[in-house]
Amino acid sequence: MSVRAYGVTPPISTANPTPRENNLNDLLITELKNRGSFESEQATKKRVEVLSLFQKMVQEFVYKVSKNKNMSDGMARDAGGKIFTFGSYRLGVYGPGSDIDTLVVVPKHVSRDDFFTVFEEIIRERPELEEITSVPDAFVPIIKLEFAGISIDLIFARLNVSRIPIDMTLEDKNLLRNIEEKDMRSLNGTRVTDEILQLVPKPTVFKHALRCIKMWAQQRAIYANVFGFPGGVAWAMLVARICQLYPNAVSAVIVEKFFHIYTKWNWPEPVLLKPIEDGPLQVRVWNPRLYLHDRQHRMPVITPAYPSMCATHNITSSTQQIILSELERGAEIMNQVSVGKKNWSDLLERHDFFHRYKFYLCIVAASESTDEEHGKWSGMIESKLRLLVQKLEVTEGITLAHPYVKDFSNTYLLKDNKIEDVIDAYGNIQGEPFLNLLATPTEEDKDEKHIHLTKLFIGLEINLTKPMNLADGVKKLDIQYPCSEFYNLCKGWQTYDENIHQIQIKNVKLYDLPNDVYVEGEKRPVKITKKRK
Ligand code: 3AT
Ligand code: MN
Ligand code: MN
Repeated sequence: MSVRAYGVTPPISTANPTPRENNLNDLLITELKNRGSFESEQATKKRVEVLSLFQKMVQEFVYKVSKNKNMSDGMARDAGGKIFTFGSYRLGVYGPGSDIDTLVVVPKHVSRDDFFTVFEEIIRERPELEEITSVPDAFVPIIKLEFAGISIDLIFARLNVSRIPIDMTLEDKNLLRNIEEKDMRSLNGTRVTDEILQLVPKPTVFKHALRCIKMWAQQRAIYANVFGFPGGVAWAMLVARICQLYPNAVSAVIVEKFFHIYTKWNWPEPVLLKPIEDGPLQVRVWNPRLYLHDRQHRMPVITPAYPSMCATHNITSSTQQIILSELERGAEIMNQVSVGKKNWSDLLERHDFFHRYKFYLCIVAASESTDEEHGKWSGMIESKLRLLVQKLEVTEGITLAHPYVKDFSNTYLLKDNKIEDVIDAYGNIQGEPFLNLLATPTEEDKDEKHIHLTKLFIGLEINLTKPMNLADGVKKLDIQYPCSEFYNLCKGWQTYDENIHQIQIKNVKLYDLPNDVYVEGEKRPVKITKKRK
């Protein structure tokens, strides 16, 4: 039995698993395996090897920079340098397609500039390198790699110390003193994941339960921080809190309790893994008593590492409703699972987003420019979509605005067609015959005019039975105002150029949805024509 107390309250139960629960747990692991959640031992071994190679490369990098600064050989060696991981790899919930999120920590005499020059050069010399993209001016500056068949995200932090020994840890909050904002942001990912793992009684139980919750959230389309749902870190903390409350339970029980506890949770009461800490810096720590902003968080889930933040600040009234109803569904299915009437695959059934609403909005982002340029435009629109959701939520007649968590993209050759015609045709089934006639570009068409298109969807639940504006006597939904506000917001983007960037919002009825929103084997909804009696 675990003795240490975890979390902000005593556990609810310290019971050990029953044979029935152990059996249910075996079935859960089998289900996860069958769905490809785990990668092979061999592939994991490869990741470990690649990471140890990067550890060596980082030491070489720090040594090189140190020598350039006229340090003695001994001092240059002692300057050290260390890699840490975060994200799904660090949490132990990575699958075959996962990247390795890696943080490179260096002493103060090595600069971010050195990272993007000296270190990048060291990487470029490796024969295992397949692809490299540097984004030095991002919010979190990053080098993205394809290396020996593995995707790697490399971020960088420089600490205000002269040596980074190999046994260094990042838990001491004094390490955050006198460092740049960007370094602090980079350190945050590792500091949070490291703490989460220390705050759960049984890491393996936590990891398997989290794999299940992640898969469930992905299948139900409620895993996406940008669109107003919890992201990976938030789901991890939600599971970790349940592990604290049932320190001796197996993963299957953690999942069951997860649904039962969060359906009854007294939101906006925060989910905390430990008491919120004060610290030495002039930075904001989540505090709803002090900050109006923090008081507006609907389902706060708070990161444990100083400075504590809310990982779920993007949740809106609509996405909260959706999350809660998915939790209800989960709780009901788990009741059936525990009496043997349903099984894990029922819990993990795919969502029915493109079947459930009568009306959808399709937001089309289009650019007549490069792939990269379009990525910036459509990415900006994606990052603002939840603001449109919030505007729709408060529109009379709309009871729910449900954003879908994935975008759909196409590229066509424009030829003699007008860009407006292509945009008009994009996003509903009526436009498909026209779009099918357009050619998709190949290598040879590089210099021809391309149009890149990305579409996003919001499902609308409408209630027009409420007395609406009686003056005009017509019950009609008016979304002009939220849409034009959203257009203005997007067109206010700093690099917006009306000759390149286009945005359009259109109404699409259920039976008019385009074919590519349905996955293989998924049948389009069929209109049932009512017969008169
Ligand atoms: P995968 O198994 O890799 O799909 P993951 O949870 O590791 O799942 P990511 O690699 O996308 O997901 O992200 C890992 C962490 O990196 C999560 C978040 O703290 C940080 N992160 C991801 N995308 C961004 C971003 N655009 N800006 C800032 N931080 C990000
Ligand atoms: Mn990752
Ligand atoms: Mn990543």
